[in-house]
Amino acid sequence: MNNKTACGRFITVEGTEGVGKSSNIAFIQAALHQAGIEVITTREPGGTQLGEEIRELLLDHRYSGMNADAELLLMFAARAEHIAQVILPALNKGQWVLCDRFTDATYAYQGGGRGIPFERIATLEQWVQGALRPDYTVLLDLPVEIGLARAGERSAADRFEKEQQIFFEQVRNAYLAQAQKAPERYRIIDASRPLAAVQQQLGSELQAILKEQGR
Ligand code: Z5A
Repeated sequence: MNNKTACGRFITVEGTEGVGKSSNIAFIQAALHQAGIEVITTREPGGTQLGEEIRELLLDHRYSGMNADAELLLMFAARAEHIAQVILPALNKGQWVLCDRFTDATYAYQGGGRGIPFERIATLEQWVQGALRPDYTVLLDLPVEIGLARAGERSAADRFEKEQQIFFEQVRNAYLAQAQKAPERYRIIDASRPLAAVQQQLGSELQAILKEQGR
């Protein structure tokens, strides 16, 4: 079910480590602006003062042995605040919301990566989000080893980035399985190519989305 009650549109961007979300979110934001759409960009976990503080806890190495259910509940605590304070108010004003990760990341990381049953995540999704679901999800996909090599060239690794390759393989597989279940919502982009090629495909997908939305 999509976000049918609000007037804005809700786009999320997903992927495993080092897929290039940051680079491509800036590109999507610019393309939407160019189409005359008012868009806000936000992220999860985070997006509010409380959410950003929860993010710090989630990424902090001091909690390297964090219980998987505690991790899951913190993700949804941050999300509840984010939806109430940022996402729904913007959608209700007719703005589009572009979000760096959302609940598909929970299915992928806490479900695929940590092994939490999907039904438990679905229960929290329904409770916290009600009918709110992304209208479109851009999945930047690439082989895990390429993403890890790209990410390794950046800043020091956080608590998630310290995970082994097998964890990220499970995350990637969970993303791809989610995408197969909802092909009308997902746009899968091959993120292993040079940035210019990635953005060419992304640009075509955005044109199709804008057309679908009558823009
Ligand atoms: N998490 C979770 O477990 N459950 C949840 O429900 C949610 C999140 C919502 C923080 O998220 C962690 O939270 C995340 C999952 C978990 N942990 N992990 N992993 P995050 O989104 O902040 O974390 P991140 O995945 O590490 O995002 P990032 O650091 O912003 O990475 P990115 O945006 O995907 O990558 P980038 O910085 O744009 O690109 C990486 C490098 O590659 C950079 O040097 C680029 O210049 C380069 N790059 C980008 N594209 C290309 C191409 N096409 N070719 C060559 N080089 C490229």
